[in-house]
Amino acid sequence: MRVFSIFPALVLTLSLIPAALPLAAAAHEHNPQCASPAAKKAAVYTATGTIVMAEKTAETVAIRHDPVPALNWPAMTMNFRLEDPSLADGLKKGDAVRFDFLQVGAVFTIVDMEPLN
Ligand SMILES: [Cu+2]
Repeated sequence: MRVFSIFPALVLTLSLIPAALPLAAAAHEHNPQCASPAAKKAAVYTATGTIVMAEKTAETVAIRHDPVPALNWPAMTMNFRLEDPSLADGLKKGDAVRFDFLQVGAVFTIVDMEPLN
């Protein structure tokens, strides 16, 4: 009996999904800055660069990074948030690194970082 009572609601829900998808895609295409929170969380980029400043207690690290084509970024020096301050453990000014960072709005957070040899 339960199955029969929720069935119409399920059918209605499923039938609405295909209609909603093109709208979401169009909105994203029109203005990437207005992407849904889920889409922003999914944006993870990998880059290489050189540590400019890393302090043990800091939650940010300054990196002179190489170009990031996925973001249309030229090489530049900028600050990144550290998801975990321990990501900078053992790293010092002048070290070459490869790092993964995600973008949420205008905040760029490093989620993984390793020295480059
Ligand atoms: Cu930059």
